[in-house]
Amino acid sequence: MGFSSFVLALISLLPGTMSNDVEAWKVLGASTLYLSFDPERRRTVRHIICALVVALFMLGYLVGEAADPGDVIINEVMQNPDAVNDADGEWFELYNVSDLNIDIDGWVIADDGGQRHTIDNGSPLVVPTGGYLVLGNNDDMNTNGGYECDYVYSGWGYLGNGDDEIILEQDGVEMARLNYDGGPVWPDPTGHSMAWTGPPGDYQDGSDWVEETVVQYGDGDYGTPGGPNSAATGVEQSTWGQIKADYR
Ligand SMILES: [Ca+2]
Ligand SMILES: [Ca+2]
Ligand SMILES: [Ca+2]
Ligand SMILES: [Ca+2]
Repeated sequence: MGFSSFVLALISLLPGTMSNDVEAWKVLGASTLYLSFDPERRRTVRHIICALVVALFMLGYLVGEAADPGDVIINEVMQNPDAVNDADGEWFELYNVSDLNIDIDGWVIADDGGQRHTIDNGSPLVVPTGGYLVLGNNDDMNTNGGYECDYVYSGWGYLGNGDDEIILEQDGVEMARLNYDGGPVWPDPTGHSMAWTGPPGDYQDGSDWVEETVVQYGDGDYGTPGGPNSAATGVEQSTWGQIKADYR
């Protein structure tokens, strides 16, 4: 049986369709079993199967889909907090520009100096389409400067206040990369995050990044962890993923 005839057979079993469900069950190869049921039990079986199909689709939505390089980008970086020590308050923010929810559990955070950490969340760690996820070295809001941390990269080490790299890998494939230089091209802030200014700029180009100077969080440092960058220009950042999806 081809996949399309299988799907057509499933569709014809949906409640309310004007189908010959006996024919559909023949396609599915279960007519003998099915016909041995009385009409009431047939209806129950149909409802169970429909519920299972719906549950599978929802599971696919919740756990995310396969990602391509560039679908998840690094959108904002607090490499040098001022309100708290760097050991307590460094973070960076991911942004999903794709039209799929993306599960980054099992991905690797790396730099070019040998820092590596495999994300192990114990469950899917989803960057929602058009949404954000914040990774940091401390998820205690009383000591991390007062931001909400979605995932702690324990043991990964520091974000250099000068030059450094943030790399995301999936199964050895580089999915995102940031090489910042601590000036002259990139911002070199203290107590302010570095933030991408958004499309049409390139997130890997330091001249498209600025210091966050508008929004303060928690203990007073400047940044927008988990939300649109206030410096994002042009297209409103949170809608960019949808616009990109519409043009595919
Ligand atoms: Ca630092
Ligand atoms: Ca600092
Ligand atoms: Ca580093
Ligand atoms: Ca942000």
